[in-house]
Amino acid sequence: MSELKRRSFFKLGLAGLFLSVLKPSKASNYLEETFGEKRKIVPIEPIVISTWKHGVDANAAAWKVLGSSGRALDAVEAGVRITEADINNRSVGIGGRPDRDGHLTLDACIMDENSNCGAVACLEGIDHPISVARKVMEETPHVMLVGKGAKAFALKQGFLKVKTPLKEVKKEWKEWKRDEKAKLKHPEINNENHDTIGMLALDKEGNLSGSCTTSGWGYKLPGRVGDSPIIGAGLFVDNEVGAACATGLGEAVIRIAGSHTVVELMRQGFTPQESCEMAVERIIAKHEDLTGLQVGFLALDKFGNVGAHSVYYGFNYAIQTAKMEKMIDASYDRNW
Ligand code: SD4
Repeated sequence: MSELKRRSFFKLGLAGLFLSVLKPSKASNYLEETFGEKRKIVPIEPIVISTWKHGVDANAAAWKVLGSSGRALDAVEAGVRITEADINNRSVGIGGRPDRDGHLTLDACIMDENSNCGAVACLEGIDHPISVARKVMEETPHVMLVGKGAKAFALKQGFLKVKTPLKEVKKEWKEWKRDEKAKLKHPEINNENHDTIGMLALDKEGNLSGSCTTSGWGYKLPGRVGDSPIIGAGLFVDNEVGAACATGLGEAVIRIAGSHTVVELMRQGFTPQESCEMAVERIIAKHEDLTGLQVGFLALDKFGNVGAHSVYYGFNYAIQTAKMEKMIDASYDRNW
């Protein structure tokens, strides 16, 4: 049995012993945690976490909502809108890199405590795809709109048109295009274009929500959609258990329904950290060639416990609570 398999087997045994049941207690801002016979009441402390360094500013915006007793759903939308509007960010929102044909297409999704969810994919020329995703969730009977349909819907909802890609981004793309060899290569994904923002929040009422938004794989094939707008892949929230989001190579995340997998592992009793590690192990086990295959998962359980793990070192995330505001290196800092 390989090292990887041995670890997973051991952990599954533990989960069976300590299967946990999480349910809101009668007092609205307390949770009752049941581990077999033991019960404890834990106060709910609002918390927001999000992927990568841009998460610091995004969390600050989310905290304005959470810190004033607002709803997690509003927090995760407000938070990632900051990143979407950042014209210096090359992998989220209007500053993002285009596809091979020079079109910037954006993907996003959002999910609330009642398992309501909305998503847009391949949305072009509209800022704030996360807010369009929320409108899909709230104003239509559907979960996901793509391409021209998503754009028409956004315009009808009053979203403004924006001209993309930005001038300087277009210039870079043109240079890339000129390189005949690059054109023949698989589109590039590396640490520079691995900067999707996924955000998870727990509010004062003990409710969880999440959001995820990206311009996807830089110079991707036209029409390519990654994990980020796909509920269960780039993001998943189950208010009974926890929430998870992903960043990195979307194809690998989709293959294991990554965020859903992390949440289901938490349901089985694994900690957020163990759940992220096991999902990463599953990705590793399913790919013979891991060259350039970076994936990171972030997880938050119903009690505000956090976990994160990635295939390679280098994945980090931002955390904000009433008591702290911090960047965490997922590779090293486990005990903040
Ligand atoms: C994608 N997962 O489109 C996104 C890219 C990403 O950090 O996460 N970058 O595959």
